[in-house]
Amino acid sequence: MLLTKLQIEQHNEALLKQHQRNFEFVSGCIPNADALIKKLIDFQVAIPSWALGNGGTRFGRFAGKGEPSTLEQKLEDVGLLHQLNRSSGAISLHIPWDIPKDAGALKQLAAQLDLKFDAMNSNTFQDQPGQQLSYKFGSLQHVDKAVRQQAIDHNIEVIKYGKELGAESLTVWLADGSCFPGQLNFRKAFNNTLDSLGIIYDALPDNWKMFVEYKAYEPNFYSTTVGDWGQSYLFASKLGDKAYTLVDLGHHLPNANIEQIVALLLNEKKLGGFHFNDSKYGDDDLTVGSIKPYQLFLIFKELVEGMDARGMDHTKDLGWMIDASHNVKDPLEDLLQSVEAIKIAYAQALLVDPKKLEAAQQNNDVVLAQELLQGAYRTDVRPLLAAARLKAGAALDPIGLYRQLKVREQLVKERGEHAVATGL
Ligand code: LRH
Ligand code: MN
Ligand code: MN
Repeated sequence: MLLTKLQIEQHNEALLKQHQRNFEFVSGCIPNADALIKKLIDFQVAIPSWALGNGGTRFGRFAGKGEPSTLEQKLEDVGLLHQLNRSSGAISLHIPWDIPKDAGALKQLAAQLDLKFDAMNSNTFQDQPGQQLSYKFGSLQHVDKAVRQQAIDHNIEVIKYGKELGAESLTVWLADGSCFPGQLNFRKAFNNTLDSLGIIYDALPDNWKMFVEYKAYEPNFYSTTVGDWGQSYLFASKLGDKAYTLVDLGHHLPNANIEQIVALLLNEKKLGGFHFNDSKYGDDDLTVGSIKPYQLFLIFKELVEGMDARGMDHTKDLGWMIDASHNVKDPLEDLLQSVEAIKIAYAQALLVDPKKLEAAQQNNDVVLAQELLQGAYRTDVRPLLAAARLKAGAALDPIGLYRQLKVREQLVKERGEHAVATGL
């Protein structure tokens, strides 16, 4: 289901006066609102295909209604989100959940919806029906060379699909590790993984990046072979210039200082991209900004400062992806909230005056440094985001319009109550 231009215009018309009042108030308080709005319009966040259905836990999955059951329908859902906010112009696929049967037709559909294919994700953390060898004891780290080869071949196949679709990066997340002391030789597991990743790396086209995603624990509960940013950084450094670390916000031990990790990876030219989500306890995969919005702002403050210091392009030099999926919300509404939260944090980070902050740091003026950060964080930037949406042809209130048009009800009519998405 797609929206018409008229539906969006009528919705905006009705909200315009209120929006203008809100906008005048904020834009009067900040310098160069126009430049900031331009940056907001350009900033796009990729939607993971697996977040379009309700996610589950190991205790169960409560499917939503009218979920997209084909890859085409997944593209349509992201296309709809992009119409509503003009900020989600890309989709990230997971193989084998999203095997493209007709790449040409998919590319055409994506172009119609104004979508790009972001990072391709491989999956060696589940056994697939008919698969010859099991990943029960790992994939790229496995003690058996034949299992490693099967996992390598899968990753190379994922690159092939990505090439057909015009993607330019591969994200490798491994569940590899061990559940009990003594189960694994850490050095051998690391070296096997490095050798396997090296073969996959060699199959990457020149213009591609490899993102090595780390995660502290789960599904393994004693050791994980790519368990933290240090291990990911080691792999990425040894692999070469096309390999980078990917930071998933939910993949750290409690209280990790993620903004510091981000700053240092950026400094070392090894930060590749993000999986945005939020959590209170572990890899909860909750809506971005729903639990720790100040942390998200601090991360973006490091990103803006670090990227500007290195002359990087905010829109394309890092991979911006969401990785969230849970049981209780309409996934499309949830994704609209996540994109909004990311852009709020980005806008607030753009408000930090780098010169004033540097001077405060030089003078050890701790109070002023904190005031500068919190002044930016406490600014209500939502009217700036709305202004960017209005200018880009999106809806002033994306969730409001989604509900007003009863989009979910329409999707249920089109796809049926029990249409279930492939994925987590
Ligand atoms: C692992 C992870 C990884 C997977 C996705 C489905 O927890 O974050 O990125 O590919 O979930
Ligand atoms: Mn992830
Ligand atoms: Mn995760």
